[in-house]
Amino acid sequence: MPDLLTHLQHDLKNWASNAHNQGWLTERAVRSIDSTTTATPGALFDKPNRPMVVGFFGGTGVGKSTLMNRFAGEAVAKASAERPTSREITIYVHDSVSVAQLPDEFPMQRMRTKTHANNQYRSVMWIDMPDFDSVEQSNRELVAHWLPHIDVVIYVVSPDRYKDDNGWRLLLEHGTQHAWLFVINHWDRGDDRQRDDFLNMLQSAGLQNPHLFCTDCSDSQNKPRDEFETFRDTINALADQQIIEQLESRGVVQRVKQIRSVSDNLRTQFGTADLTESLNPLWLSHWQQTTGELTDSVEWKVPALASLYADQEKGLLGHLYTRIRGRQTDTDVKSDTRGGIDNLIDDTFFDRINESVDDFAQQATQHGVPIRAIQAPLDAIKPHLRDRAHSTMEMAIEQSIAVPGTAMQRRLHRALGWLCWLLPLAAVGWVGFRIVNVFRLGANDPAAYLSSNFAIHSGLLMGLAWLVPTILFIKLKPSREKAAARGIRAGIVHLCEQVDQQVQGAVQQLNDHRRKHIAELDNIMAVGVRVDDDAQLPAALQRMLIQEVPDLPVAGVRATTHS
Ligand SMILES: Nc1nc2c(ncn2[C@@H]2O[C@H](COP(=O)(O)OP(=O)(O)OP(=O)(O)O)[C@@H](O)[C@H]2O)c(=O)[nH]1
Ligand SMILES: [Mg+2]
Repeated sequence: MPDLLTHLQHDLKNWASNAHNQGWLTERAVRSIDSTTTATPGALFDKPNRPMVVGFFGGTGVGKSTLMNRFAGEAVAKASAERPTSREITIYVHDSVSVAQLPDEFPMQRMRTKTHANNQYRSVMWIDMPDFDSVEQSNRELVAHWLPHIDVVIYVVSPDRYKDDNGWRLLLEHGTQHAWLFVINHWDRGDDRQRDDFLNMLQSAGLQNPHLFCTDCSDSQNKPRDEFETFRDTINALADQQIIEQLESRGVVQRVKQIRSVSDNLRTQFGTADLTESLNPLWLSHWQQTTGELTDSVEWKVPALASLYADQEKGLLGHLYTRIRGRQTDTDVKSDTRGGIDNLIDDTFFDRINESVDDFAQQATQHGVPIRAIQAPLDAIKPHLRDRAHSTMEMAIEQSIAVPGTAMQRRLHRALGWLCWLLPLAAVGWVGFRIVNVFRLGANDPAAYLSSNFAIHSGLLMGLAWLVPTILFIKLKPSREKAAARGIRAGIVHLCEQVDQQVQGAVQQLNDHRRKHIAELDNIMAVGVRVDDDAQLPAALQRMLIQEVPDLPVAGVRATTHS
């Protein structure tokens, strides 16, 4: 069983550090796992049949060591008026019991073991601890190390110090982890009001009918109000093998519950809703705005770049002209357009995109996504946004130039192209027909004659048949510059779509990670621990258990004396 707790804690820690590396958990959240306890009393022993571990716990001078000595019937632990007296753990155990190797953090030099042969206490291992509220830090640490190894904590107070803040806080913190017995020692100085008051306090902490003993360990011979005998009988009655096993398994269940409550807390860091559902609409409205801004920001550069593309097509005369002027070659024009694209989608353009992506990451934190978790996948896409931007723009422009104008314009232009040679050909055909006809008629009729008028009109007809469609063909040609401008705008839209896709991909990846972490956590926490209902336990034991500690303000209890 203790192995189960160690593995559980170990798996949970590995899982948490992985989630931390991916930005889901803070360092502090990962450290919260360390606050869970895996130690159990059973871990102290080699054999399954072990004694019940009973520990005296309380402030300095309340009489813990004196009580233990009284049980032992000899001075096992050092008890005196010096404060604090005990600086070490004193174990009083039957010599038939073998205590296993103690955990490394246990300072052996601060542990004294006294064995005995008293069969009355064969099934009890007594532990006297230093005071928990000691001025000495090491005393407090020693108590903290040992506490998880104790089945039954005997919470000792004195009539003047039962409202101690520190002890009460510990009781509330560890309440469900142990079984509790309560002793008001120094009862030679106590009165029943204090007993009732203390009982009320215990009830408010979740103990309905606690075992509370008032003991008088003074040197006085006459102790009519001393309940030590009943106290001893109760402990001996509890030290039964079956109860010890019940206590052990309950202890494990409580520790699993504690680990589970920490893991539940860690789980809340991953949110409850599907991230794609909450983040995608957020991103889309955010990006729509940025797309508008980006398009507006480059609009003024579009005509200049479009005219560079228009320059690429100058026709024969244009080329001749530029050659003669020795100005531009085709390669010059190409490098001009390349530079033009770079100028259009420059550093400022991409900085604006990155800034918008970062803004979105910030907004996502309002949906419960840790900033580190979302920032990492978004940062990863940033370099790729720039990678293919240039070729995307070029392709969009080339595509637009390839189909300039509207479909109607293109059809008309193509028809004019046909007319450019069909009409002159028809004119030539008609003129040719007239010439051949006159020539044929000339064989019989010498008067058949084509005047110079015919020559002039034929020339004019053929000229016009060529000129008119040709001029219209040139004039109605769809503008390459306009097509380039349209392509540039389409390219910007493509770039924005690429960013959109990449960010949505990152959100999807984030959501997949989230689901994976949650599934792994559920898998780790699906440990099968049989939970015995505390109501099934013997009545005497039930009286010692706290099911759930109510949310009590510790500050309400003062570390002062009761008046
Ligand atoms: N009058 C009276 N004195 C007691 C009683 N119990 C213990 N004492 C005395 O109180 C003093 C402190 O007792 P300890 O047993 O050393 O107290 P402790 O709780 O072990 O103290 P630390 O080891 O410092 O944590 C000793 O001098 C005891 O003799 C009691 O019931 N009545
Ligand atoms: Mg002591």
